[in-house]
Amino acid sequence: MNQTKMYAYFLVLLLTIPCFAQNPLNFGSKIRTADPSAHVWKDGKMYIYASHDQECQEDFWMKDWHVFSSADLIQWTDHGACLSVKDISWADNYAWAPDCAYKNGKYYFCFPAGNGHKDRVNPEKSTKWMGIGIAVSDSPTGPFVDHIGAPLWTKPYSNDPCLFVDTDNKVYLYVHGQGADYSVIELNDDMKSVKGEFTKMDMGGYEPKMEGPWVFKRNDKYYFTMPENNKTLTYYMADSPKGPWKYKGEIMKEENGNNHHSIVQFNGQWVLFYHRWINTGDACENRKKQRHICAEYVYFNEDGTIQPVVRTDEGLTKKP
Ligand code: FUB
Repeated sequence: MNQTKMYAYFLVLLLTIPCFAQNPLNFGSKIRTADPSAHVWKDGKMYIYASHDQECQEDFWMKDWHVFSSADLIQWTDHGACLSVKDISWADNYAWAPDCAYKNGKYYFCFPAGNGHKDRVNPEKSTKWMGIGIAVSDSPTGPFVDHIGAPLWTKPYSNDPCLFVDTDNKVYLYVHGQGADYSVIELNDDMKSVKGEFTKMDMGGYEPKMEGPWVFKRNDKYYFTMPENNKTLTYYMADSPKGPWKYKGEIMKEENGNNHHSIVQFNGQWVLFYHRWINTGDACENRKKQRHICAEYVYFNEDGTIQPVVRTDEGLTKKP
């Protein structure tokens, strides 16, 4: 190859790489996104309910949530903010990891939010509080309206809700909360109240510090997955949504900051959505890396266990 041809070759390569580099997902808007909870609804499209990091945010002060949808997992539409803390009477901050469920013709957006300040120097002076709310809409993209006008409960302090609707239409809520980790509570059919108290689940003797639970069902087996110590994605399996659970190991190793994820089936293929702290070159002075949502395919072994997933740049453009 002569020199001119070689330059031309590298130029074409340079111009085409961004088209194939799928991670982070291209939502068509420049916003920073985290905490993806993905669902495929009745129109067959994938919907991601995500947290929205403010530009150069510190201490996770976050004000609204966004919904993105896609028919092919490559081209995404940003439907904008589906709910904002300014529309919630009982919270003014901490629009953290949300989830969404479909039941009896309505979409229910489950969100953590709160108020107050976290004092990292003198923790005893912290006034920060967080609770879980439910908002409702006829559309998967919202806008959602606070269904209760209050949090589902005020104690325990909780965030990172995961709503799991079982095949019998029962709705289970898992949260990360003070004294409530590895617990589950059922929602009533009105989707605005809970049945009884939290049930602490049997995790088979393994209970590391948890965050962001995500529960799904595959071939009649239930999977409880989470970022262990808020970074390493690990999972448990059970025959019931309330356990007893058996620890099965790691899905994705930790990188450099918190991770948060969801696992969902799309056209027969399982997909992991997660966020990654990436230096996109336009990051802030105070924080070189910002959070961005990424995705990878997930593969199961014959016995239902999950094969470890590696972070890639290609993401979902690399066909399974
Ligand atoms: O995005 C704010 C918080 O960071 C989430 O609720 C946690 O899961 C972690 O990702």
